[in-house]
Amino acid sequence: MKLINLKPLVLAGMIAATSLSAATWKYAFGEGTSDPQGIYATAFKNFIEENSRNEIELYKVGSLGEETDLMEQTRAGLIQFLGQSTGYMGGTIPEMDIFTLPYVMPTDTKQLDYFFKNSKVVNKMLPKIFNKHGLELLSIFPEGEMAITTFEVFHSPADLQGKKMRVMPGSPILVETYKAFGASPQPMSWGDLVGALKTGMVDGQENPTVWIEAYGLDDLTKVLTYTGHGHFNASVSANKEFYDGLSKRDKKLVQEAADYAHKTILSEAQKLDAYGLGRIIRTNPTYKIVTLTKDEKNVFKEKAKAVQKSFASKSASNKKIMEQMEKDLAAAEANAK
Ligand code: 6CS
Repeated sequence: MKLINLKPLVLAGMIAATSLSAATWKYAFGEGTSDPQGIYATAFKNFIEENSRNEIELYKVGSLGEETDLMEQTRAGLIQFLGQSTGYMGGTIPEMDIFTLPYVMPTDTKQLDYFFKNSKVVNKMLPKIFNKHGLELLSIFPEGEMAITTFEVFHSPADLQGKKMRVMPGSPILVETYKAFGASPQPMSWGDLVGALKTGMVDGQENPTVWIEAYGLDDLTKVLTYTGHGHFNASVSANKEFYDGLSKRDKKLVQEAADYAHKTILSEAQKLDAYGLGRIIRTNPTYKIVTLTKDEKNVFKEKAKAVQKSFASKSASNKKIMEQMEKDLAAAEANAK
């Protein structure tokens, strides 16, 4: 009886099985699907699913708990990808508070684009620091200039004296900043802020206009003030063990998806922020929009110096990040066209 050589069939079956092998990955983020972090996550999902048989399940803020819970869930491997506001990360990864430091990040969008594309802090130093925390950093991107909304006009730290100002709950630097600005900082998760504004538990908060408009914070306060003190940024990372365990092909796919989503959000975010301000002006004509004068900003800038020194003094790593940040920002200022 002639034996049939089954080896080629078995081999073909194995190749077919591996090429059909599809994984489902969980991606949780700290905003809604139409917000910047959701736009990034959707672009990332589309790229992965159009270029492989892998699937991404998206979980917007609130579906797997508060934004404060997401980092632990990712580090535990319950979630494979994490989109998180940098203001929630400084308590766990102290170096991430570089992005909440007052009067450090540029507000000019061209400088921001150049900075995020070329910065050694973002592209060389932070990935190594994320690895130490069990995470693989994929992107950091800007969502818009920080604006402060209050019930009364303010022009100086004296005007903010004793005002209870909500800050994101994961950043020691935000607490130090608002103390330096004369206020009484109230670390609070996003989920508690609307109620706190309605009941007068807080006297104000800071967020980019895209968020202020999207969630009606202009209907809950009276004045929006541009102080030029900062920018709202978000990060995207993966569980490191999961990422390291990926095939070479899937690692390349994840990096390409992150690059694609990063480009998508860089062009979208600035438009969304400008659109947010436009809608506030159109739909809420009595709402006061104030931009501090150069002299008024200089008073806050002077107060910010102590916070910048405090950040650099917290560790040798923070000091190195601060020194490199100054070089990266100088390069952005010199090269941004
Ligand atoms: O203020 C906050 O907590 C929220 N703000 C933005 C712009 N994104 C998510 C974050 O939870």
